[in-house]
Amino acid sequence: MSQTYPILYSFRRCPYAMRARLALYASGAIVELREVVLRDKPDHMLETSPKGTVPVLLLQDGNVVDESLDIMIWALGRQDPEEWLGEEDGGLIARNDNKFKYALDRYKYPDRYPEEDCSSMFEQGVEILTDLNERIEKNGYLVADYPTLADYAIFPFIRQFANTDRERFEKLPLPALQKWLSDHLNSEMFEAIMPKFEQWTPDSETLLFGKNI
Ligand SMILES: N[C@@H](CCC(=O)N[C@@H](CS)C(=O)NCC(=O)O)C(=O)O
Repeated sequence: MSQTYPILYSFRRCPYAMRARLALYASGAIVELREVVLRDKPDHMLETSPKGTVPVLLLQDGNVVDESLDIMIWALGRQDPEEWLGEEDGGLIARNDNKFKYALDRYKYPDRYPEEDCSSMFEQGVEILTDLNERIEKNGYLVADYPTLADYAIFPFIRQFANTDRERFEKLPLPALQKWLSDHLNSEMFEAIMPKFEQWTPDSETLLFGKNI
């Protein structure tokens, strides 16, 4: 059977899947969205990408893109109307995906790391947030005076950090970052990529996702 649209295996609340949906949406691509429950991954997703993480994008030619950043770049490489690729991220995304994610996981779920001392993970995260705050104060956004790949690739992780303890986050002396986050969360685009999706099963009807549907 020929595949009309790329298939995106996604999980609504996953920050990696969010960044992929953001870029797909901004690019104007249309994909078939399949919402995954992580403890009940579809066989077809695991056949497509045995590493078992979301997001996974299966293209019509059979190629598989199963890293969120690669999905962003694939989408924006086809069409990038808002010029997200207009500025280099200067290593901010790699730092987010490594050092910040490390601190975030341990701050949010210390019980998952019983052998480790997670007591300073909030502070380690805040050190990076402080740097981001300075960049936003200076540029308007993380690397430019308009939002680029770095902003969209990173804010879903800052959202998770903030949501771990909202009050504690709001008390931080980082007003530029707090406004940047709340602007993203209140944006039309964020709303458009966050509707409640039902779990996909092989019997589900096709659900198309994209700006132009
Ligand atoms: N490096 C991957 C990481 C993706 C990832 O870790 N996604 C999480 C969900 S947020 C996942 O699928 N975890 C597998 C699981 O929990 O079973 C990417 O950028 O796409």
